[in-house]
Amino acid sequence: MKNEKRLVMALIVLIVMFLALLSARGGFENATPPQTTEDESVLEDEDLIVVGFSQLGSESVWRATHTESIQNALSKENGFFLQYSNARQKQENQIKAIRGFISQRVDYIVFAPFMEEGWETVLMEAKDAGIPVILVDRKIAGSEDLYTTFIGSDMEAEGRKAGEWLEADQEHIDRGEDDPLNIVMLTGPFGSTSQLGRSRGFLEVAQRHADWRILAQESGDFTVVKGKETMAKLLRQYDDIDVVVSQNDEMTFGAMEAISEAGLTTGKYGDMKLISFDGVKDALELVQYGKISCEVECNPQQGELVAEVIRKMEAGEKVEKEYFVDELVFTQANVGAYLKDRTY
Ligand code: GZL
Repeated sequence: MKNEKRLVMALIVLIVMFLALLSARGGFENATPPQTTEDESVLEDEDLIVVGFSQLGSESVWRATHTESIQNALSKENGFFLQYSNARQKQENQIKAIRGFISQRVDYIVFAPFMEEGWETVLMEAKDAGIPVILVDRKIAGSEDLYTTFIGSDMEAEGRKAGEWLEADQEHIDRGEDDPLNIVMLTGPFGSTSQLGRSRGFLEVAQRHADWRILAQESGDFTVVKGKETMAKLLRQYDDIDVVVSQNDEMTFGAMEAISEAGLTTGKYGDMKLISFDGVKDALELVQYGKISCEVECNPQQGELVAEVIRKMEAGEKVEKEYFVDELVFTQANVGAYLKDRTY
C-alpha cells in the first residue's frame, strides 16, 4: 500500500514539474510549430521541374556514367526534382515506371529505351496526359510524334567510323593475297538502337569490300560475362578470325579473356585486331598498350544537354527533334592526349 502511495505522489510531482516547464516556454497555445523541413521542401518542390527518368539498366560503366550525368544535371540545386527508376534491362519494368510517372503527373519523362519496339501504347498514354517525352541514348521505332526530342549518339556514324578505320588499316593485317578478311561481330542486344545503328553503319562499309567476310554476328548483351562466353564459342567455331568488332567495352574485356585463354593475342602484331565501342578509361588504356586497335567513342555525358533542352521547353522555345553528342575515334596515335582526363 505504501509503495502505491509513493508512486502516485511521484507522478503528481512529475506532472507539476512538466506543467511548470511548459508555462515557462509559453504553453502549447504560444508554441510556434517548428518549420518542418517537409514544409520548406513542399514550398521548394512546387518551384522544381519534376522529371521521371527511366534508365534501362546498369549493365556497363558507360551506363553508370550516363545515369550519373543525368542525375547530376537534373539535381535539386539546378531546379529539378528527379524520380529515377532502373529497369534492369527489362522493357516491362520501363513501361511500369513510365505509367508511374504519368500517374504522378511529372512535368517531363526522360527515358533510354532498352529496345526500339513496343512503346506505342505507353507513350500514347504519356501524350494523352500532356507529358513531353525526351529520349536519351537510344531511340524507338514508330511515330516520331510519340516523343519531343532525342538526345544521344549517332550510332550509325559510330559503326561507319569503325568500318572506315578498318578500311585504312586492313593492309597491315597479315593474310594471303587472296585470303578473305575474316570478321566476327559481338553485338549489343538485338533490336537496341546501339546494336542496330552500329551494325548498320559497319556493314554499310563492309559491303564495299568483296574480300571482307562477316563470319558471325552474335549478341554479347553488352556485358563482360556474355561477351566472354560468346567469343569463346566463336573461337571454337572459327580458327582464322582476323578482326573482332565488339560493340561495347564490357564485351571487349570479356572477349579478351576468351582470346587469351585460347592462347591467342590481339593488337598490331597479334593474331587478331580488336575494334571496340564506348571509350571507357580501362579501354583507352588498352588502346595505349596496343591491345585494342581502334576505340570508337560513345559519349555518355548527356545530362547537361537534357537539362538545357528542358529549360528551353519550360521557356516555350522550339527544340530540335534530335541532338547528337560529340564523339571521337581513339587509336594509339591520339589516345594519350585524352586518357589523363578520362573520369570513367
Ligand atoms: C550506347 C549505349 C550502349 C553502350 C553500352 O549508346 O546504348 O549501352 O554502348 C551500353 O555500354 O550498355
